[in-house]
Amino acid sequence: MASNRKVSVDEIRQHASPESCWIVVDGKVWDMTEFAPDHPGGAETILEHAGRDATEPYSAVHPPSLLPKNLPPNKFIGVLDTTTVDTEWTKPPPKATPELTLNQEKPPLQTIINANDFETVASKTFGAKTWAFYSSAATDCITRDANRSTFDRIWFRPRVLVNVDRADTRSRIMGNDVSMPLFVSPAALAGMAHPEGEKALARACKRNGMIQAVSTNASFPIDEIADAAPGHPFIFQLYVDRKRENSAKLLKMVEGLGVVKAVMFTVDAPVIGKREADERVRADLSVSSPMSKSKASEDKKGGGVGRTMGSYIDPTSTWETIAWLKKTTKLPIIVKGVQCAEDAKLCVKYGCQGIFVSNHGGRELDTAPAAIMVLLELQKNCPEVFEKLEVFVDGGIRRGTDILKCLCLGATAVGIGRSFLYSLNYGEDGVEHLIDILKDELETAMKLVGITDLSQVHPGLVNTLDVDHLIPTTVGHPYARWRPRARI
Ligand code: PPY
Repeated sequence: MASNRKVSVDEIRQHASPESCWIVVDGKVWDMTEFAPDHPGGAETILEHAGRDATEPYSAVHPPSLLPKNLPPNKFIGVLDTTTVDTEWTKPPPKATPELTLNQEKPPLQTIINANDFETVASKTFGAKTWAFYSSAATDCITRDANRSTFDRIWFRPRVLVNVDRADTRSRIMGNDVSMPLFVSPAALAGMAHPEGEKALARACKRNGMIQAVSTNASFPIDEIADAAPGHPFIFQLYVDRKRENSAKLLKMVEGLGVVKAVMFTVDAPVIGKREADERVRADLSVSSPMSKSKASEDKKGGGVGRTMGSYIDPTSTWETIAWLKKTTKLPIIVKGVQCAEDAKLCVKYGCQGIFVSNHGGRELDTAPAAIMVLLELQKNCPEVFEKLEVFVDGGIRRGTDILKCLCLGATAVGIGRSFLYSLNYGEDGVEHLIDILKDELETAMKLVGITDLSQVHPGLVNTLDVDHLIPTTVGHPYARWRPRARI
């Protein structure tokens, strides 16, 4: 670290802008100007305290050792000269000027016109931990971002002069009628976004003929969630517990509810990915999930909710676990987290009823392929699986056009996770608003490619040439001279 230069409060106060932002934490003065724009919790959170003592708000969310770890040594300016502290310095920050403030006020719901708007509002108004947990993804977030951007490389081939006065989005998911081929992807801890969490999602889904997949890590037990939408169908997402008997008990309860129509067995998270934004924000120790019986905690790696709460997940699961699942429940099984053609074929071999192409929103293995690329890989290498079982996909879907592209490439239906959590920022009304937006976007996209119901989707409506050369083939090994490494 640089010097032990004593820095007066007057000097610190001169660095109270985005152009030069110093803060004091535990008596040490830091230059945050360059770091602030990259702060996972948003620049505003830091700028609010520019030119001031930020020890208290900082310590509420970060361990004390984090600043020296995150900043280069030359950002350490010196130590606070306590002899210069005056009464003004000890007062809480005045109401910050508008350009420095977090916009804590949510804009009216009617001004939100797409899924991205919900995300922007969530980034500004969710608590730091909630935002970090939901938005974070593994390491450099390459897969999270590719999930989205790869949709931009697939183009439509619209047909014109078709009577498109109406477009019908109705569909079926695992034998259940739905208003459109979109479901709420399982996501942990919706209670962090809204006190009614998954229950609010359930009510909005029931009212709109949509299916919700409930996570093992939900904020409420599934019987309470099901009670919020009596008689309505659900899907249950399962993480198999290291203690198998816990999962067996849970499955029995789930099956007994009579409204759960399938089990989504998640296989892409035998260990939890390294989600750095989540690790960096201090854990909220009040967070827990009743069905997995896990609680948030903190350790020397940080405050990662997924990592600390996910340690019950059994990393020893294999394809044989599917045989166990089939003995334990009569419910149809969807394998969630399939990421290549070989594994899709194994899902058929092991008698599953569904494949869920997913990389967990980029939260697990970073640089795993974008989900839509895996859908193309299945079409290229094992098109027969689309006839044998239902194929679902999630990852980066934000628009009606994204939904339609997946359907044209053979998906039965698609899932959206994060956007639904962001819409919960407005409670049930927000969720319904998002559903309306996506349905409207899907109808418009259908009409503009020249179809009026979803039986008419086909791959001829999309042009995938820009990515086709990137789709691997499972025939033959790409590296012919490969020799296996010796085992140690
Ligand atoms: C996720 O965050 O994507 C997970 O599914 C992991 C997880 C595990 C346990 C609690 C919360 C999240």
